[in-house]
Amino acid sequence: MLQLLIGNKNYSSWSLRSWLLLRVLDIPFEEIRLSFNDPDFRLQVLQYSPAGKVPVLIDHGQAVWDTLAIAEYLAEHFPDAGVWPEDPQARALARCLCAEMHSGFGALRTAMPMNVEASLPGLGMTEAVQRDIDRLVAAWTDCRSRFGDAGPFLCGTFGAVDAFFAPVALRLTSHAVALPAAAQAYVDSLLALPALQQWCEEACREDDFVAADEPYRTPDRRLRTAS
Ligand SMILES: N[C@@H](CCC(=O)N[C@@H](CS)C(=O)NCC(=O)O)C(=O)O
Repeated sequence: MLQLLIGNKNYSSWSLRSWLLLRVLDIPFEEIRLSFNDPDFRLQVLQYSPAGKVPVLIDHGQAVWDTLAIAEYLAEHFPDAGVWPEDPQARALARCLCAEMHSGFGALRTAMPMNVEASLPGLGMTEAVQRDIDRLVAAWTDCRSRFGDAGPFLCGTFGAVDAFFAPVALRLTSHAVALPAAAQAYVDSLLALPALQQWCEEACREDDFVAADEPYRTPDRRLRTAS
């Protein structure tokens, strides 16, 4: 059976992408969850992947690391699972958006890190973050209007491109970012996925505060800026 090495569900947005893709596409796997707080975290990951980061997919001893490579590996090994859309134009756009998410949206990712259990309205909003959000809204609206007829996701049915944006949906929600109706509807479709709800429930149960991931909060969860 496939195995997937992941980090803390509360914080690990990259882990969520591969985990959600596997779960929603119904590809069986065993989850191996590590903690960023474990002093041996890096050593443990290095036993599987020379890159030392999660997620790592392990298929009979073969390690596949990095979310884009994992998506492509799954597409190759499970060609009927729906990792990419069947329509070539939709497929090209889905790949572009995954790549754009993978290498971009730096302001949003830095200022609004994923933190499932937190409620952080207003925290992190800057002009650069708003530009990233505007780009997200434009990309989602374009994709939904061109290819979204068959369902509530970017290219209709759920695929890798939606898994890549799922952590963004959680960031926008925990930071209470106001979105145009169409973008909010897409976020709501992601949040309604039972698999994403399961991830969030498990994230909330972790209770494993990682200081490096929460420079704005104290270990008792209070905002550092709060009086
Ligand atoms: N480009 C990588 C990013 C992976 C990544 O940065 N993972 C983080 C967790 S979300 C990690 O392992 N951080 C631990 C570290 O850097 O030591 C991917 O797409 O998988």
